[in-house]
Amino acid sequence: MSDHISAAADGAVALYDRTTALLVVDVQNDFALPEGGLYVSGGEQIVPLVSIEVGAAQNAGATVVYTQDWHPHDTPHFEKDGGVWPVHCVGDTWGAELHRDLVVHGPVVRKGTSGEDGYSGFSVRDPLSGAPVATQLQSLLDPDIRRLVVVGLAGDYCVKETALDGVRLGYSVEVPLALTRFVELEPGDRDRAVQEMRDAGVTVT
Ligand code: VGL
Ligand code: ZN
Repeated sequence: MSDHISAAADGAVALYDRTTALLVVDVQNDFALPEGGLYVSGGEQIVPLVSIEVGAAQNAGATVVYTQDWHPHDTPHFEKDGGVWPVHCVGDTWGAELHRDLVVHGPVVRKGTSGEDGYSGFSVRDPLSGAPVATQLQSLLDPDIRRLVVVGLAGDYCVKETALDGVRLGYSVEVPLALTRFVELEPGDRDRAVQEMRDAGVTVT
């Protein structure tokens, strides 16, 4: 290979170094498996690929952080309580567990634990006042980290909002489409989410 062309290691999709963090968003049973409460079509297909990515990130000395959607039994996030979603990722249930084939080497940030709404790994919203509250995600990222690679589920919700927050916080952000899948509640949501991320400055590859 010529000197000035770099390639991702070990079959990985993105490039990693010590100033990059890989954010693995919500690769949980309820999203990633057909029997899950909020199955994201094709979600299981990304699991082995994300695990390869984790290995490449680790080998390069990059930080890896995971998020987990983690809801109480009753929350205005759920349709039964006035929201839009079927019950999913209730804390301490099978559906909230990370997929068994996901390689986990790094801290896990849980969001929504007190019934907060919102999709970003960086912030949640108070369910009543709507006020944003930071999660501990940014505090887990060393100040040297400049670049985020955001992967996981789902591309039109938590991945997108995490990527957009990453840009707002000043990071260079990349979302490889091979490593996410979309809910597509409405047809066209995937394309709109990709466009929204690109318009905000996210590199969608
Ligand atoms: C998500 C819908 C509801 C996600 C979480 O992880 O993208 N989507 N809760
Ligand atoms: Zn949720």
